[in-house]
Amino acid sequence: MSDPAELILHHYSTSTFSERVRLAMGLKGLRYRSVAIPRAMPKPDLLPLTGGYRRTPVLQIGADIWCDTLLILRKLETLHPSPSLYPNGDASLVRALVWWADKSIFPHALGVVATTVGHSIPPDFVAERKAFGFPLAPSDVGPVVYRHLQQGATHLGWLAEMLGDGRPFLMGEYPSAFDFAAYGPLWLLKNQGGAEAERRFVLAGLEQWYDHVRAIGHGRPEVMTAQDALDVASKAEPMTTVILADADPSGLELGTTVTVTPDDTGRDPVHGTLVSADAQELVISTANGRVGTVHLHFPRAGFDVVAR
Ligand SMILES: N[C@@H](CCC(=O)N[C@@H](CS)C(=O)NCC(=O)O)C(=O)O
Repeated sequence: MSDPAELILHHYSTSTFSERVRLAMGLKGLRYRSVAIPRAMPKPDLLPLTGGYRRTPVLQIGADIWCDTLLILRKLETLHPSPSLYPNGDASLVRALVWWADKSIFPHALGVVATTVGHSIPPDFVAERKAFGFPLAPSDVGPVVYRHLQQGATHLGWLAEMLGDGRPFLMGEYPSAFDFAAYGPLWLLKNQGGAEAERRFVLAGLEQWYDHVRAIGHGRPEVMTAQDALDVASKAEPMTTVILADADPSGLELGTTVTVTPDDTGRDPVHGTLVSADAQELVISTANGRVGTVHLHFPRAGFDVVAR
């Protein structure tokens, strides 16, 4: 019998963004259910839960789903504040640095991995990811690999400089969400790009820090089937939302039917009724025959929300 309040993480082992959440689980020592999802479409047992949002990972609690790591980590922090993902009260600083890592480190690491091992990736997966927004074909990435090497080295150099005073983690004594965001691309590079990628994208000055982050581990995952996760959602009622504001910065009113779409990759629109919104997060309600009514939580940063 599953506990309706338990954390259910939908992810796959090679997902860079999932690794961030697994490390957050590790830092907080959390027990959670682990549902393995396909790494590419179709995702027939995930999309009924997410209203069509396809990206990885998502976090489920009962009939509520948190999309995007920005919000997943924020939710974990609210539920389990200690140890903090945002130490020393620096939550906004950490989030801004996470944003920088996602926009300015991850794409360069991905580009280097693609030029190194892209030729051995199955063509259907390459085509899938190209449509998603991640070019992996050497023919697409090769012409701009100089940019990934040049600019990637600059950003890695900034990380190494931050650690130059001997601090164990990027923000100082304690690990933070920023460490996990910066670690992910390098984890991708090491695990999927191999020695050649590491030779090209040099991690000088980052090795010790990398080992500190890796040692945090993944917490206590317990396998759950996708069907069991769907059953949890269908038996639960969505939470009464705790966002108090009813103010959308653009003037959208609660009760409006809206479309929510990521503004960068995997731009599949999700439709629902706006049930709660503030400047950081919005919640939409949607329903289907497999799960009943679910509430989908999206961060504001990185998503377009328009009335249908
Ligand atoms: N901004 C998103 C990015 C998520 C993302 O791009 N995840 C990749 C996997 S690491 C993805 O969704 N790939 C396509 C897929 O899994 O279908 C987040 O922070 O969660």
